[in-house]
Parts: sequence; structure tokens; C-alpha cells
Amino acid sequence: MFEYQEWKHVFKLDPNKEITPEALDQICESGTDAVIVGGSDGVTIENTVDLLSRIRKHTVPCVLEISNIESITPGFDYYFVPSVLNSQNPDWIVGLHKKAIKEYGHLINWDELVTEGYCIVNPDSKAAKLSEAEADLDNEDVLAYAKMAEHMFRLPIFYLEYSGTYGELDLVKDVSTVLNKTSFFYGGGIKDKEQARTMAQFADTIVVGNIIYEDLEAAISTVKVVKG
Ligand code: 1GP
Repeated sequence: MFEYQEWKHVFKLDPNKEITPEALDQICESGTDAVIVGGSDGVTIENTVDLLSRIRKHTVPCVLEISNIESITPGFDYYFVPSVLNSQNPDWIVGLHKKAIKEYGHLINWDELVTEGYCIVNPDSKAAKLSEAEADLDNEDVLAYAKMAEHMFRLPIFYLEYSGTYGELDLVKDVSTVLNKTSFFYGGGIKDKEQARTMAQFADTIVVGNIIYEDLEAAISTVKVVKG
């Protein structure tokens, strides 16, 4: 298994959305580097375990992006923990994390845990609303968060989250120039191979989500252009 720093393309599957066995087979066998399981609402232990067991029929690495404490379950390769750097509510930066560590810290395998510094830039997204993110940022703000992730907090991942909308290329380009050690994840609005190729020029890893449920063929087509 590649380490997450080497991933160029990942799919994000939402446990709260239906996916047929055939579609899931295609996603897992697409050649993508990994599948992330995560979503903003309706994520439960039941739908998380169900999706995990279905993905585990395949060899693709599988990550749980933790959205709530109740749906954490063993069996994933990695646990990605978002900390929303531009949230207005400390719960989404460190608060829920402290609560989880206080309660379950003794059970955590720290080697499997990877912190993502999220910067959510689509104010209309569910993720922005839920996490009370101050998402109307100018480019300098975003670059400051990226530098903060790399130089102040030394986070392993900086995740530029456009969830549901395609990002601004100049900003993505600029973010890529300020990150060296921190991996740069880009997610949002990728709907075809051209968009995937474009963002993959600058981000270390692109995340493809919603299009899986809208146009599976288009989703699958995003893998090859990135992975070659
Ligand atoms: C969502 O960044 C991911 O968390 C992917 O975004 O669903 O818009 O592809 P989309």
C-alpha cells in the first residue's frame, strides 16, 4: 500500500448515500489510490460499517474521515481527522477532538491517525454550514491558513475544500507553491477528466466525491488522467 503522501487520486464515498454493488466494484477497482469514507450528515455506525465491509472485498486502501465520534469503527487503514482551520467554533478546530481523546484516547492507534487542516471555501456547502466556517475568504487568507498548516502546526495534510463547487485555479496554484512538507488535498466539483487533470497539476491529491452518484462513468474517467 502506498502511504497517503503518495496518493494522487482518491474517491470519497458518503455512507449516507446509496451505491449499487456494481458501482462500488467499479470505484474500488478503478485504479484510484484510496477510498475515503466520510460525509457531512447522516453518518452512523451502521452505514459506516456496512460500507467498510463492502469496500473490504477489494484491496484498495480505505480511510475513515471522522465526522462524528459515534461512527468510529476499527478496520480502516487510516483515520483522517479534520480540524477546520477557518471555523468560528472551536469545537470544530480542537473541541470535539479533545472530547474524543479524553474518552477514547487509550484505544487510539496514533500511527493510523492523520490530521487534516481543512480550509472550507464554499460558503454554501453543508460542510461550511455545519462547521460554522468563515468561508468568504480572500486568497491571502487562504494562503495564510496553508502556511499556518505547514509551518506553525506542521500538519500532514492541508485540505482545500470547495465541496460541491469547482475551485479557482489561480488560488489552487498559489496554495501549491506555499506547501512543501504538508500534503495538499484539493476537493470540490470535479466532474470530468479535464477538471481532474487541471487540479492534479497543482494539488498533491485530488478528491472526487459527488460525481460518483451523478455520473459514474465520468467519475471513473478522472482516475486515468491523473494516474496515467
Ligand atoms: C467533498 O472534497 C470532497 O468533501 C469532494 O467534493 O463532492 O464536490 O466532488 P465533491
